Amino acid sequence: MVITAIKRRKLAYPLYAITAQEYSLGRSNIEVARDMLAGGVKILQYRQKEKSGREKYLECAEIRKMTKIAAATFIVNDDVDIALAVKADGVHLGQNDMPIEVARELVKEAMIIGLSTHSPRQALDAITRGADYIAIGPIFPTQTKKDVCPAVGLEYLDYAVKNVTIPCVAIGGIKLHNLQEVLAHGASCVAMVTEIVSAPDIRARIKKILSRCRQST
Ligand code: TZP
Ligand code: MG
Repeated sequence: MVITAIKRRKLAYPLYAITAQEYSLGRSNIEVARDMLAGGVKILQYRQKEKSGREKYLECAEIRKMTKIAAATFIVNDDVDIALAVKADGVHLGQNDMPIEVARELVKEAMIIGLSTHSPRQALDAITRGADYIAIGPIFPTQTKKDVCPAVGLEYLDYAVKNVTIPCVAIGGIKLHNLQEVLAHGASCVAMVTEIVSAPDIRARIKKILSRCRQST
């Protein structure tokens, strides 16, 4: 399957920001999303593990409105039904989530499907099975994700930069202090959770991250 130009455009940004209320210094996902967008984020993923389906739906519906106004791409983690209900731009799945072919049947062609991958074998499998982008990681150790596999290091990123032709997003333990290293290895998009949501001033943090990304191109 070929990724459309529209999907590529929706993923053509250097920063992919992800919510996580438990690390947001008491701020709600809505407040954090507002700050992310005000700081210039153009790809926003709603990721929230411990909330009811209703709470997640209501937050996603609100963030969908905000991302539309900001012309930002909105991706929902895990929940295909919520992604469909709020007309998100995409859904992000892990290796243990619903099979990508089943998700594709549900969301049809226009919606972006992203898949977490941890090895070259998983990358090739994701592409064959119709993923629109893949996450590459965790690059560095991270405590943010509970059931996370060991860090894969920069080697897998090197492989992806060289061999993968669909958009790739580097993720896991990426912070301002190691961002330069990830960019130097060729990452065109980096995803961050705690480096953004745990920042006292989210807008300022995003501006700093984006300016580092721009310096490296
Ligand atoms: N997938 C792989 S690592 C990770 C996810 C969702 C968590 C990344 O969080 P952080 O805080 O940017 O290390
Ligand atoms: Mg998942």
